[in-house]
Amino acid sequence: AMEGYRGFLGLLVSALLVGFLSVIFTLVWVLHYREGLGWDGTALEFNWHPVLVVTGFVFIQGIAIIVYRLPWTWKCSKLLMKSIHAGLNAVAAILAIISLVAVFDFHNARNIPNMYSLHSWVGLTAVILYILQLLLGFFVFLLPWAPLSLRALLMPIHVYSGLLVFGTVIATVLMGVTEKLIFALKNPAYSTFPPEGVFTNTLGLLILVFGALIFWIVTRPQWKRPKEPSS
Ligand code: ASC
Repeated sequence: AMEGYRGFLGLLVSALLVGFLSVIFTLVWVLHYREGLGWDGTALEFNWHPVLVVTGFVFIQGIAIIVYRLPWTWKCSKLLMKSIHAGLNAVAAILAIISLVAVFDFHNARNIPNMYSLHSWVGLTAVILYILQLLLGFFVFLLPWAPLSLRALLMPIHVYSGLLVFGTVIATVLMGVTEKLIFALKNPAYSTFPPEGVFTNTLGLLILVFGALIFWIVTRPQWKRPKEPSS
């Protein structure tokens, strides 16, 4: 049991480090390589999009997925842990929505068309599914009214949908990063390995590794929270 715990802690610390580094890399990208941050209809406003997505939709969502796995919380009430899981996911949803407002606002201010790219189709789908998942979780699993039979029926779907959306978000981020680098890196071009291209490719890899670590942690049966009788 002690060894399993060590293995868990090692992977948890790795995931937290890689996730935190992803957020830092995103900030360095927009503040150092790009124009910085602002809310004025220019590229500064667009730049909130990657910052809020990586912070909320990737990092915070990733943590929300594994909160039930933290062994020192197994003595906490299930309701408290559900509230933390729901609360983190709600924060992530709000940041994701603000990140979309930043893009649409920037596009409209600059007469750039909306919703033509695969990144935008898959990304908007992920945000809509995430909000539906949040509402489903809130009404079925957090509020006390739903019968156990309905919870048992929907739990596998909730787990599957949550991981599907998390994976889809990461795929969407990789498409968005690629798209932005191809748009933005003209002189010198992306194809000539400029520092911003190499740095931001590295950010994409960090996000992929973060997703891989979260996916591993959450799919180890031995690290699941012990189930209370009839819950
Ligand atoms: C819940 C909860 C669980 C599941 C279970 C259905 O609300 O806390 O562990 O649903 O009751 O499988």
